[in-house]
Amino acid sequence: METRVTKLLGIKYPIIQGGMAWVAEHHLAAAVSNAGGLGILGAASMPWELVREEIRKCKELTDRPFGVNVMLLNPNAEQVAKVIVEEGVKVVTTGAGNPAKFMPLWKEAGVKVIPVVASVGMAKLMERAGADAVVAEGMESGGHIGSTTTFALVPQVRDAVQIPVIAAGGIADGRGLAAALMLGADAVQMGTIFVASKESIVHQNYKDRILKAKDVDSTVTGTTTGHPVRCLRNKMTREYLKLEQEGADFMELEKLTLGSLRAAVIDGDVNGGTLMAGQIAGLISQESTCREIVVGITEQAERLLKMA
Ligand code: TUI
Repeated sequence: METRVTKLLGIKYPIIQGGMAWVAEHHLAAAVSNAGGLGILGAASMPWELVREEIRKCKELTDRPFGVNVMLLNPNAEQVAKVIVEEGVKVVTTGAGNPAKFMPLWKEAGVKVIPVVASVGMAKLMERAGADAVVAEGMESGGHIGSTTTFALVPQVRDAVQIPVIAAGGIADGRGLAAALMLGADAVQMGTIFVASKESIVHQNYKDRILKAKDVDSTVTGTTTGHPVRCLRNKMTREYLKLEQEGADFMELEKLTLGSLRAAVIDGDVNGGTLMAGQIAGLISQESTCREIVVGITEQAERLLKMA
């Protein structure tokens, strides 16, 4: 399936993997790239030395293109931005902020820049700043989110910019990919399904929560702090939401989530940890390989689009 995004990135299938903190390490990124999609290393809050190591390890596992996601709340973002150029990475996605100040550095080095945006305004701003494409991410997504749904956001972003659009949020099968293409997207980004993939290093307890999740099992913490985060309901979210209702301040809430994503991913703490996942978790009931995911979803979408 050839689209503006497969051509831009030199990939076979119109699927890119989310740059998920703690989850998107070199085994996962290389598996997605080797399957013909675009794997992404999630630099999140990694020290820049570790980002360099992850890039080198990923290159050992794949000859295909892969990207790095820069989380803009990371105090090390500037050093990470430079490491990406030094290591010759070809694609960057960004999240949780405005990457305009790094754009000249990356563009000069020939890096393709794909900011993740949650609004039409931000998409237009990124196009003007020189972005090569945008990921339009709906509030169905896991992790840090905006407030518009994928179904409403994608066609509005498509009409507002000339650059290719990648849809994210609520997509985990060929129906979702076909629908996203109909809404005007040129590819999709998926996260939750890759968290639960065979190659994902995430603790089995966390994967099992995704595989057993129902449609209503996610919630959003942090709406009162300006950092809304979608994750699966557990003891931590119950306590967090109760504190928010009682008007707790930012520092008090932060105490609950400090180190909690690591606890979920590495230690499998499904009670106190933050189990970031999208609303589509309810659709995901088995662990598949990245190849089965990337090829299977594209083939299903192609069948559906031929029938239309
Ligand atoms: O970034 C994400 N998803 C994430 S980042 C993350 S790490 C984290 N953990 C705990 C708390 C906060 C972050 C987990 N999930 N998705 C892309 C995304 N970007 N969603 C929303 C945005 C966004 C928000 C505001 C993009 C731009 C923006 O603009 C702010 C500005 O500067 O105008």
